[in-house]
Amino acid sequence: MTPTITAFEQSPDRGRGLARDMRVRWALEEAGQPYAVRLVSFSEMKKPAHLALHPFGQIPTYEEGGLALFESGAIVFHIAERHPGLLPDAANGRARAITWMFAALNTVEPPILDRGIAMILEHDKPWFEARLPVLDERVRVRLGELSRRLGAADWLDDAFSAGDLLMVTVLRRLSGSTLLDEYPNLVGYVARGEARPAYQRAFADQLAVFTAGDASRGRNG
Ligand code: GTB
Repeated sequence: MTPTITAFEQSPDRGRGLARDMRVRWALEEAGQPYAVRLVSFSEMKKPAHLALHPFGQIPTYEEGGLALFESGAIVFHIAERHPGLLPDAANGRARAITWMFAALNTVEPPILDRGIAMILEHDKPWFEARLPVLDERVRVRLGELSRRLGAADWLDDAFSAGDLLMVTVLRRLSGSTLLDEYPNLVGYVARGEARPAYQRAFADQLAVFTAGDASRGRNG
């Protein structure tokens, strides 16, 4: 059965692939799994039909037969468990790859998210100038630790896994700042992820949504 995911009808990232449907699209492409996309507006996300799928009224969601999932990490894990290519077969390697999935979402993403939210919602507050260096430093701490662990390796634990997929999407959220540039091996790591054919297909598909929306907005307005 072809799964259906949800994505922004009009993503605020303007097609830069920073919204969290990108990681689900990428996982599905790595798995060679065809999928359908239902686009939702901000107001639709808060209506009962979508809230029945996602208690917090967000994207992405994932529907497959009688199964409905939310949370991008859980969705990527579901895909990775059911298709080859995203988790190693050997039990210990699999456990380590899953550990990196959690590390990406629970340890590396929060400071990056805090900084991103402050940049959008707090930049006009009187204390923003004093707070930004604190937020930057928290991000630097995590990037430094991650950079040391990655070293000269291509991926976090041997072969590419769902842990790398999530970590690359998390690090991409720093695009627009120069923080990542301070860690050349992480820049290379993100570039390796972005160079994967599955990533490129996923990126092109989400960009096409933005481009089509932009064209129709241009026609209508
Ligand atoms: N923990 C959840 C998950 O991983 O699935 C978080 C889901 C989430 O935050 N979804 C966001 C959403 O639906 C979209 S991705 N927001 C609408 C709402 O909460 O009402 C977050 C996002 C939004 C915009 C950008 N951007 O513009 O760059 C990047 C990421």
